Amino acid sequence: MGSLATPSLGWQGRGATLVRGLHTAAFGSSQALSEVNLNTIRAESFYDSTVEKYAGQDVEVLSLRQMLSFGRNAWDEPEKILKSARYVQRELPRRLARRLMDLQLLPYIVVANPHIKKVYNQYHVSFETLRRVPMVRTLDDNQDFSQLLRQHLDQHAPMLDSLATGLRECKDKVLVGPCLQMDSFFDSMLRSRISRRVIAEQHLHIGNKRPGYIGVICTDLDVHESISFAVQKTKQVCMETYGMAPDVVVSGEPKVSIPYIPAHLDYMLYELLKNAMRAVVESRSSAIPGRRNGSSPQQHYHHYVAGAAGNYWAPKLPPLHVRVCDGTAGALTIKISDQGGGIADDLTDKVWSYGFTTIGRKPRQATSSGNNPSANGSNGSGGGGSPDVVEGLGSAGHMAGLPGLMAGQGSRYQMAGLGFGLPLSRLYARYFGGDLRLQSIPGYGTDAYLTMKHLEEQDGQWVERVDEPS
Ligand code: ADP
Ligand code: K
Ligand code: MG
Repeated sequence: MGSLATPSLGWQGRGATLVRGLHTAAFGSSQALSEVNLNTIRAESFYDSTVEKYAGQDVEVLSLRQMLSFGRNAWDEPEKILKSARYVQRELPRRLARRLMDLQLLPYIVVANPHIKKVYNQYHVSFETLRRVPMVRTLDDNQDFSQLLRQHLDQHAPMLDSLATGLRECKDKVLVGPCLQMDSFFDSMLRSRISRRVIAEQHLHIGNKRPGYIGVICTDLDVHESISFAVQKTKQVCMETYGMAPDVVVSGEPKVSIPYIPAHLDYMLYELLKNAMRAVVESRSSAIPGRRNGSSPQQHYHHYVAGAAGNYWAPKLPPLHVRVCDGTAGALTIKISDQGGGIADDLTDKVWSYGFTTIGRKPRQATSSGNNPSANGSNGSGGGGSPDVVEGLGSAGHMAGLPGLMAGQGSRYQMAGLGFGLPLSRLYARYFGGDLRLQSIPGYGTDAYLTMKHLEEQDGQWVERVDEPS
């Protein structure tokens, strides 16, 4: 790694050979990278004024609207592709430098954690690599740059797991808990991660001519299709975990589409539906077949099943209600309502904390007494698993051909336990100007409101939809 940290290698020229050389130096062997570079944190980089210099530079934030307007017909305009490359080239080192500074400010005991060290060093490697890439001037340059970018995305895919695992380990250390503003730290690390991935992926796809897409943004994302995909997925996972799943009734405007990144919507829907289904099933967990808690089933919650395998009282799971409201003021709201008992008053703020979960609060009896013991094993693996579920949901048709977005996916489908679902979904929603709110009635159920900006195209420009006065 010393080679990268030494600016005297003379990478002043440009062109394919040079970039390839650089690429090899940095990423030629991921094994070598992890063994050689990531084992020891390079303390000298803490005093690296280059990091400071880059971190101090303004970043140029792009809205969904700007990305749509800029990316329009880019496949036909090489200048746009090159401009996009230079934007990414300019932005990534600045954003990485800011995160490096954040990591440097963590207490020593945290930075010294092997998982956090790995993240730090990986960020530093990427920072040093990307900032040295000669300015992209030709489409050939861009090809090399894109290849490098892809590798950089892949290298970073598992970083979230490391970050979450590392911080979870540190949280247990007596001195760290109180002085670490975990939530704001995670917010800025993860927001930055989302934005780096979005701008990198957008650039990697901006030159593809793909009907209905501008880069990775689907210009007409069918909201109902996304919902039914997420419902199907969640039901399957819920069945695997508990042996039962509530039905989902979808209503509201039937034909709604918005410009959005499908993987982002998939992730948010999946997380919200998992939460809702878990609440419904667990609030009635005493009724899980096979579980005996001595009490006789209440008529209100149960119905008698005379099945081949015997007769038993099964819970009537009240269905989830998903409503699509293409409201006014250019916003689309998806409301997910459950009758899962709601959230206790003293937890309404805590549920938004990264890593907060109620899954460990009671022994996972509901799970283990459910019909699928395998669900236990998958729980709690990989602290940051949730975010990569964004990618993990990638079996949807619209995800095809987005290898970058799907990078790092694991098949760790699980109902809950990482405590990232709510805060990370809200971060995704807010990233493009939307929001996520919860309204809970303790003892009854919860409504989740996911809002997204509804943009539309007018004369080649993307604008916020303005509703006709009625
Ligand atoms: P996880 O699902 O991994 O626990 P989340 O961030 O998704 O993490 O949710 C945090 C906690 O919020 C859950 O453990 C649960 O206690 C509570 N919660 C979230 N959604 C609901 C809901 N619809 N009904 C009841 N409790 C909920
Ligand atoms: K949480
Ligand atoms: Mg969850």
